[in-house]
Amino acid sequence: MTNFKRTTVTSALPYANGPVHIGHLAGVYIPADIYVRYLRLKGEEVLFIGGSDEHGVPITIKAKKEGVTPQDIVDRYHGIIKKSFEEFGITFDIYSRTTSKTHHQVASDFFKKLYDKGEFIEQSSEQYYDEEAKQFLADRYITGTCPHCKNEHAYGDQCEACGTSLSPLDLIQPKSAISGNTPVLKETKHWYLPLDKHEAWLRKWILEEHKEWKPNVYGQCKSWLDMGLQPRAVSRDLDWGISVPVAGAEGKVLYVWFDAPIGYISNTKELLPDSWEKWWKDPETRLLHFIGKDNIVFHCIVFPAMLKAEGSYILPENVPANEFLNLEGDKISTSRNWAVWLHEYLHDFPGKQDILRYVLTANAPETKDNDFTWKDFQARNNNELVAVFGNFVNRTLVLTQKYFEGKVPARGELNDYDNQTLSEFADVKREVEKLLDIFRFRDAQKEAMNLARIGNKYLADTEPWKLAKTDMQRVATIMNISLQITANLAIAFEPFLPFSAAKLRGFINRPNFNWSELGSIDLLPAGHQTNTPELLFEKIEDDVIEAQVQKLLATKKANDMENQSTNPIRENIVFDDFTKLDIRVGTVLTCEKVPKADKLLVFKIDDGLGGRTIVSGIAQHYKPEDLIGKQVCFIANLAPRMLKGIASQGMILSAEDADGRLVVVSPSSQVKAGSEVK
Ligand code: B3M
Ligand code: ZN
Repeated sequence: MTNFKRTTVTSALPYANGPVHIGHLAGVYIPADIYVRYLRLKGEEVLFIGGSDEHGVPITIKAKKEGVTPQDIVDRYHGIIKKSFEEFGITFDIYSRTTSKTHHQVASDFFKKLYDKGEFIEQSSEQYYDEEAKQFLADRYITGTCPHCKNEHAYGDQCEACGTSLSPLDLIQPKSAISGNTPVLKETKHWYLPLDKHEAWLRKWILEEHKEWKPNVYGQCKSWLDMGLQPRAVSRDLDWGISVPVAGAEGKVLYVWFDAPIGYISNTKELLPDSWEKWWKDPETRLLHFIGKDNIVFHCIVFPAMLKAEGSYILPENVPANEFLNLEGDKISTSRNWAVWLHEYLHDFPGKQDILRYVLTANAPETKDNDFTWKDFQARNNNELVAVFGNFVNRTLVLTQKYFEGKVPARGELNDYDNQTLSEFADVKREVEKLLDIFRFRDAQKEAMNLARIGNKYLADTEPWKLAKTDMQRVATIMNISLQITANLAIAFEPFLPFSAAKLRGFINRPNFNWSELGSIDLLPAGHQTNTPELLFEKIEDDVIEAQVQKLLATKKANDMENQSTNPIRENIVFDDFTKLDIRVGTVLTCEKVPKADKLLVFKIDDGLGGRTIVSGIAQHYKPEDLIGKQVCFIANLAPRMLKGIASQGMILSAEDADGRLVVVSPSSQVKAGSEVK
């Protein structure tokens, strides 16, 4: 293994088309921040790069919907996201954005270099074009009927009703989302990165030389490589992004997944214009990408191929990607508002960043998808942070105030129990390090918590408050040991709970520590003055949790109502099934309420064949007189049924409107009574 001199840590650049939620924090930013804090505490040279991803089609769609520019959208969300990260103590060395001037230059130069080296292939293909809007349509800008489930609102890349991945050419009756017109196919030229040509070295580099990558990451790479790599387009026909810097590429921009990872490099350059290269080009630099599982292929295959093609860059040493965090059993979803948004959390729990950091690490989706629940959040706070960590620290510091005026007492001779306790945490440093070094943050935090458990048990077992009347020498020893454990907690928790660790350092009056001091029992010399403590953590009551649960239930209810109005499409039928239905248009001749039935109306319908009677359950939605003379559609060959003593000869068709009212289906202009609906 190479001995690295420094580490460049990147964390995925979130799309600036919405705020960030607990899934982002748990999957990417907290683990990255823990790791970076740990390296800094060890005195290592490390750089932590973040930023917003501000290009791509979803941003342009959101802008169109709101009638603002894409720049307005990214300005708004970049600000919100950056603030959330600051508030949660994510200590980026720089948090910039891909609309920056530096990034446009760096990404453009990167493309140009690959272009000049002949690393791309050029290929023309037919793509949908909107003649009215005069532009090619990104996959998301084309809607149409899904060939699999017949959902009429499928997108050019995916049908959200049945989940099938689509290509725009699969859609039946495609429509442009911009003008609503039917798009035409038109030839367009794009540049492709021939990943197939990179496959051999990628196989060797990942599958043989990086067997230590997390199994979820390694496994995903292996299945991509085993399927065989294809050339990937690195440009798009779009008016938002970085222009393709070659002649004849008017109206074309770099594909967002081409420019976004280069953003890591641009942001480094923006921060360190003169010394950025050593963080990206020196083989003694270790490059790490923290990401979520949906970004694995881009960071393990596509970006490395780009870096290799460029020729002067190092490749990532590891990509510790996480799986997904769910919320109360359901996938987190921005469009369904099924999320705990960071800015909302801070509004409801001001100053309680560390509780969320703690819970999200304790439940981190490191090896499989995991679930966040408010009950668990409460339990971990009350039973672990308050009852173990906070309780131990508070008792230690309060007793020190009480018996020794806050001064660290000298310890006397240690008994067996003292020695046993000390030996239990002697190797906490090694244990935590071992886990952090392989990105197992949950277990590392558990080890740190263990230290608090050891302390808590020590105090409970030795009961210094009882000995105070008889043996102050013994009390001094117990408090000295407890204070040393407290100081150790301030070090061990610094990467995980930075706000609480800082508070704790304030209580024990030590402005800073170095990681190498962890495990020592001489952190606070006898006579050292400590401060009067406050509570480190506070209990969270049931009603507070209940309010959060209710908030989610309200979201769920709203979503369910929306879903009800668009039921999933039923099973396919063949054409012959359809022709069995005889649907006709008729004119309402008379319409009256059915006595003693508050839902029913009885109709006389001119059906072009001498007339018929139909009973329909829409009395709550119409005044009978309003329907007279109207044309309606009805099923003419439904077997007659007796309703309240009246023989109903058919069924009138209606649909539900947004308020749940039934509206009769009527032809858009007058037709002959008895016309067939086909
Ligand atoms: N913006 C996708 C995402 O937020 C993308 C990551 C870019 S990292 C270079 O999941
Ligand atoms: Zn479908």
